[in-house]
Amino acid sequence: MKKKRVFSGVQPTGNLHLGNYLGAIDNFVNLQNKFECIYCVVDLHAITNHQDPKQLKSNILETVASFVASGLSTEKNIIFNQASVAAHSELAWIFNCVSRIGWMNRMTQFKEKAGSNKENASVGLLVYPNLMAADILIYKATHVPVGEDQKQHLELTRDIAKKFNNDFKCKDFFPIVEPLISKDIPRVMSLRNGKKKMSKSDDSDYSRINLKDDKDLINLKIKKATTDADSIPSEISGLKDRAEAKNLLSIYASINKTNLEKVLKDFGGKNFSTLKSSLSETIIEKICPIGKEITKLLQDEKYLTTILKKGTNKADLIAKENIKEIYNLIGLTKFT
Ligand code: AQP
Repeated sequence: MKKKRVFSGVQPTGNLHLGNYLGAIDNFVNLQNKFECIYCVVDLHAITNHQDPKQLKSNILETVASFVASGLSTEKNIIFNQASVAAHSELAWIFNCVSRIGWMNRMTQFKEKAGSNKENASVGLLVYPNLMAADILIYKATHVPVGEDQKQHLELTRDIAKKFNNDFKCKDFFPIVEPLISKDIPRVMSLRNGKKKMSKSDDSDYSRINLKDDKDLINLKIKKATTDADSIPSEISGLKDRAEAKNLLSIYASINKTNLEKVLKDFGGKNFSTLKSSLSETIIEKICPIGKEITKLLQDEKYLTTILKKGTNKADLIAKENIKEIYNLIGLTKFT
């Protein structure tokens, strides 16, 4: 039986935060023992919004350092950056020609990210899902861990694979990728606004816990986190319309690998200052060692670039073989 292959990526758009960790990287670490995993720093996705070139370069290394510091093995997994493997861009162009404009227009993430100024958004932001489909299918990955926000893009990847297999009469050439959805993976919300997700690009640093934040800063950010005037309920129904309260309790549950019901049983009737001090303690215990390791790894740029080179070689080998077959199927020839 063919080994199941996982692909996932993280954009080097800034310092990784608790949302990236609990929502993605912690799960990547679990998956590395069950699947063949390819973890990519998706720098080409990052430039769909303008990035400062110097900052982008250092963010790429910092993302790799964050992967390794969080426990991703450089032996078990292929870790590399997207721009190093040209076949991602080549297949993305092909998918721009397979995918339909109507499909793109339905993508809700574009609408959210472009906001009211749609006409001024980059074309790259619009066709971002085609590049994401190329990232996955260039390796014929069979499984992708996704959060709620990426489900629609994965559905599109399945549609593109089906259309390609059908248009070029190559049944089963691209696998119909399966989402790996875990109900225990939270969507971590901003510490300032429980209706907005925790995000690297949020203007307020107080909206997120960065993996490199130190003990004092974590304490301060949690202390300042928005809550409400009521005490903590004992039942989930008591969290209706209390997004900020629910967020802090969900983070606590996730980081302690338990569930919201259990946390509400323990904290029901108590005030938020009690929850906040326990929450700070657990975050510090989990995140600070990772942050220290990131800082240490960042001092050894050579080591980080060696990881990327090694990963690139492995990824490029698979991608080159597949792009050759794809060109053949389409009738394209590289006269080299
Ligand atoms: N708040 C979050 N809660 C749970 N999961 C999250 N992820 C991101 N934010 C949260 C997951 O982390 C992985 C990598 O995300 P990404 O960096 O590629 O893109 P993003 O989702 O756009 O992350 P940010 O932090 O919000 O970046 P910016 O501000 O640049 O857009 C993904 O699996 C994502 O689901």
